[in-house]
Amino acid sequence: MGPTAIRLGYGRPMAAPGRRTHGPTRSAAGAAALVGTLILSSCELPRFGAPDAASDEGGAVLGLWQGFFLAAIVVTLFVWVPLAFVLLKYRRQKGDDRVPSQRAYNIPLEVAYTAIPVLIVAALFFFSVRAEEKVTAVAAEPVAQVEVIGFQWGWQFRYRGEGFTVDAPPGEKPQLVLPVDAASNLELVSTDVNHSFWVPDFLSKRDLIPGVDNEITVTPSRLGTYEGRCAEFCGLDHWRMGFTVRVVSLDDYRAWTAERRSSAEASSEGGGSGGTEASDDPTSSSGFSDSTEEGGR
Ligand SMILES: [Cu+2]
Repeated sequence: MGPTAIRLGYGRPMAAPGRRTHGPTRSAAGAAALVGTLILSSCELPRFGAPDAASDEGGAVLGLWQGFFLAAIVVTLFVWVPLAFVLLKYRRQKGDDRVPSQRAYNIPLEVAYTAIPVLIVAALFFFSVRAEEKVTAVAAEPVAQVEVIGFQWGWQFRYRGEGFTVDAPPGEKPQLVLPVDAASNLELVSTDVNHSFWVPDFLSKRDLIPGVDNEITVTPSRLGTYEGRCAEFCGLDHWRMGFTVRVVSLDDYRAWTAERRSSAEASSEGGGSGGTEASDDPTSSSGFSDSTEEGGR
């Protein structure tokens, strides 16, 4: 038996003619060390192409993505490194006409390569459920409770308990203002067809379905202004359904709601000349003509 022969439980060790190599364990260890160095050198896990999450819920999704990606890298190395080793080392050599071992069946090996993938899938399932619970949990005492109304083709944000509504003239994007590091509940309501509330930086989205009470909690983790859009093709002017989310400090949020509230009160006292601020029918302020509606079906 050659010094580099590996024994996989077959009748005789695989022939090891030709050059000596370092063996699969060392190659795998080297590859693992390389990945480890890459990970540690950046001090935090790479995001593998995902955007940096701007919300706690998005952080859970990002963590799941990173875990899946790392698991995929480990599995890939575990498969490809030994495979490449065997392909190279045990390829047919010149002048070697021996028939390799023809023995089949190795119960311990077969049990192992059935059990290990099952364990991997179970672990991934566990972490998926944990992340899903985090993303779908609705806060009991949110700082902001906003009814997000999607319609063909725009958005309206009604701040519950504050007495004002935010929307925008046709062609402009309404802005949802949320406090940072605080839970905000968004009730997702559609007045016509299916839409989808999506802020890419929050790494999550949820559909607005007529007759379905969808509610999500968003806990923004970074100050800034983020783009949002409808992620469900909802008609001809679907592309118009943009909005922005401005994440501000809790103090700024309270100041903003106070200002909005007082200007809404002033406009309602002045005979409702405040325009779109608190209209009941979101489509009445959309200004889109009826003729475009037919094309949207
Ligand atoms: Cu839409």
